Amino acid sequence: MAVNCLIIVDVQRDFCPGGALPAAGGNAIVPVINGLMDRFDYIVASKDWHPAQTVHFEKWPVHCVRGSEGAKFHKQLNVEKINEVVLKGTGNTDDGYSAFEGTNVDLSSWLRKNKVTDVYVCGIATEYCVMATASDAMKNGFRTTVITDAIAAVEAHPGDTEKALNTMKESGLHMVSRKQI
Ligand code: VGL
Ligand code: ZN
Repeated sequence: MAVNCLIIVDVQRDFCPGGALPAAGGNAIVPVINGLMDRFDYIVASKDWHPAQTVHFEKWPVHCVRGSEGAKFHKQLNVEKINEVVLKGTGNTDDGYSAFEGTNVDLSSWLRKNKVTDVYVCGIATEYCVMATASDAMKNGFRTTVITDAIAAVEAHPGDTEKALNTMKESGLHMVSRKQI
């Protein structure tokens, strides 16, 4: 029997309009994600959770420093239904783009322990942490689907999002809109 898990990637204040590294569509996906939660057996949410000083901030504006306002979940995200929170990017020398690089929880083991077979990925940012998480989910043997209208991009360079969507499709990930679930 299929056991499914929704992985909500980095729906944090710094990645939404007004934050340090915003995705333009960050606010709009929150009600979509809230509306999907009841369909899943498990819900995991990742948090970008950086130390104040990290090599990661040589590439990016300072964002999601652990314990800061910007690192909190989006105000409207329904956090009560989250079964596990995965913290990533917690070191001084790693980017921690994928939720499978969590430092407090080994996500792959957690999913296996709960007999999860199917993983659905949503959240921010399409071309970084969403793509890295979906790719790792597939590599770890989970049937993996990206929910295309529940993701938002930072689009640091024009064209990045389209490229990422093509890369994900070509890699064998399932790409569906919420109505197709
Ligand atoms: C992310 C850039 C830097 C993400 C995190 O959540 O996609 N992007 N840190
Ligand atoms: Zn980061």
